[in-house]
Amino acid sequence: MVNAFIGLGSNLDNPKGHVRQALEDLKQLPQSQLLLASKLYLSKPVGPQDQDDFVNAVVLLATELEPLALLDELQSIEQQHQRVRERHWGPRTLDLDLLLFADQTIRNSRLTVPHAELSRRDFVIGPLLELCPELVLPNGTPLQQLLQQCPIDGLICIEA
Ligand code: A4P
Ligand code: MG
Repeated sequence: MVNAFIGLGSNLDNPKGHVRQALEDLKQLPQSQLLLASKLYLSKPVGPQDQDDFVNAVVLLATELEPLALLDELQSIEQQHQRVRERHWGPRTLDLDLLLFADQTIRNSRLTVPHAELSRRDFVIGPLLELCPELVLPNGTPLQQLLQQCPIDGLICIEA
């Protein structure tokens, strides 16, 4: 079993409902156990601004799945939520990003881990800090240190 952090995001069609349902879906993942789930946060869209605010959260899983098998499972949950890929960084019913996988650095055609935007997104850093304040990234950077370059700005905790 290794630890993996997953980021959840939604800004379409009852976003809170999609995130809550996704938390239930993640509990059902094979060879995996959901260990921790953050609160739900409301965040301003990063990317195109002509879209609604996002609901974001992060979970910690213990899993025996390989990274690409886990990505397959996450994408299959996105599909169950009628995810349609239209615009890059555009509105979506559900986005599941593999943020961190153990202390691995992965770069292939389907997967970049740690997630490429992790250190620039307060809606990822905030919930990660809530779950694991002492977390250190694979490159040795303490998560806390990211706050210097990416302060938490306008992230609203909406639900426990
Ligand atoms: N992929 C590569 N690495 C990963 C990874 N670590 N986790 C590949 C998940 N997928 C990864 O993703 C495109 C491809 O990325 C996948 O097929 C996978 O093989 P996608 O979700 O289909 O496309 P996308 O979402 O349009 O692009 P991208 O780059 O994944 O966007 P993000 O980074 O997911 O950002 N603003 C707020 N406030 N909150 C948000 O949650 N989310 C986004 C989307 C933009 N703005 C946001 C939020
Ligand atoms: Mg994505």
